[in-house]
Amino acid sequence: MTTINRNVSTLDEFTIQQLRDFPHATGELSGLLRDIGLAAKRVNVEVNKAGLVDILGEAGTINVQGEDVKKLDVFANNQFTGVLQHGISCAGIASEELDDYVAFNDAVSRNSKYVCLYDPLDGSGNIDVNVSIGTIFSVYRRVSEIGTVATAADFLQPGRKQVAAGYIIYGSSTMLVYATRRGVNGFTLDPSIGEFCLSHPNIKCPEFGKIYSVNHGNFFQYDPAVQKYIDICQKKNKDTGGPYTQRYIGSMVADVHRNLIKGGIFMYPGTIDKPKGKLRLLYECNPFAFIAEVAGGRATNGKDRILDVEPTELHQRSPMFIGSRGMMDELEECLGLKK
Ligand code: AHM
Ligand code: MG
Repeated sequence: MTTINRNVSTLDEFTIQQLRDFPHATGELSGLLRDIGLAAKRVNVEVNKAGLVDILGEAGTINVQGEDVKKLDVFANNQFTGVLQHGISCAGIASEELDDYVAFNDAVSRNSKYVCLYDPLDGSGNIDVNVSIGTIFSVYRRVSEIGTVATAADFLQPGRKQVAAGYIIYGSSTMLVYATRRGVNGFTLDPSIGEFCLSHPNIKCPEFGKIYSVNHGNFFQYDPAVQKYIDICQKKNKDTGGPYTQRYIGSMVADVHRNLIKGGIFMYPGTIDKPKGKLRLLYECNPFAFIAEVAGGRATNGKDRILDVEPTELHQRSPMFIGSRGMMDELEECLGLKK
């Protein structure tokens, strides 16, 4: 018989326990996190089978069971949208996969206080080669009146207004990490009981690390100040412990997760061709910036704190520099942000 370690909280137990300290809390946020956990488990099952597409049928074709094989990112988007629409906490969603936001127009949703934004499957180009991929999400309290349908203003809030943010990493094990203002906590999926269990309580990002993560292929496209910082990362320096180690998976969830735990800096700067870089402010930069700051790290777009940027469109892009506080100081000195 399997014995269950009762010292380990499940995601549900943990979020409900945290709400006990807030007697006026309605439980909607823990409901929303439970819904996200459910969608994550469903996506996890499909991600784990991804290598079988050749046996079961290519995406976009009919598999041997005669079912339509959906692309995994479309599948993930449908799962997250479906559980949130069905749940009782979410008035609407915006997704990297969809052109526009979706305001849920049923009585329960109109009375819900949160909206959720997500990148359902980030790094999906890595699926074919069995590299870790992830989901990134962001939760805001709506600014429109409860009882009405959600509006664009609910989704276009600056990142500092986030109530919670998190990510799921489908890796060697599957983890869900989320932050509220009270802290960042990580849960590992125990496949034997199908539950996310608290494995990384109160995550803090080390003040310094030895890892820098950037796409070196774009080096000559970066601003000279960014090139200067990359140079510094590669130089011997007895004060900082340099040269740093370069690690770049090309799957932001995995890269930032590692740096958050071990200490490090992740950069996706603008380039000559794409001055705003590649990453999306609302689905990728804001949630990670929120998580990093709660964990003691920092995030900037190279000029301003990411969380202070006022968004103007759902899919706007932003350069991104995020990581350990001490390393961000070094970077900001190169960028001329520090006097
Ligand atoms: P995606 O949202 O289309 O998956 O792209 C985002 C991903 C990030 O996970 C990753 O950091 C970045 O693209 C890698 O881009 P590049 O290959 O240009 O370095
Ligand atoms: Mg993405």
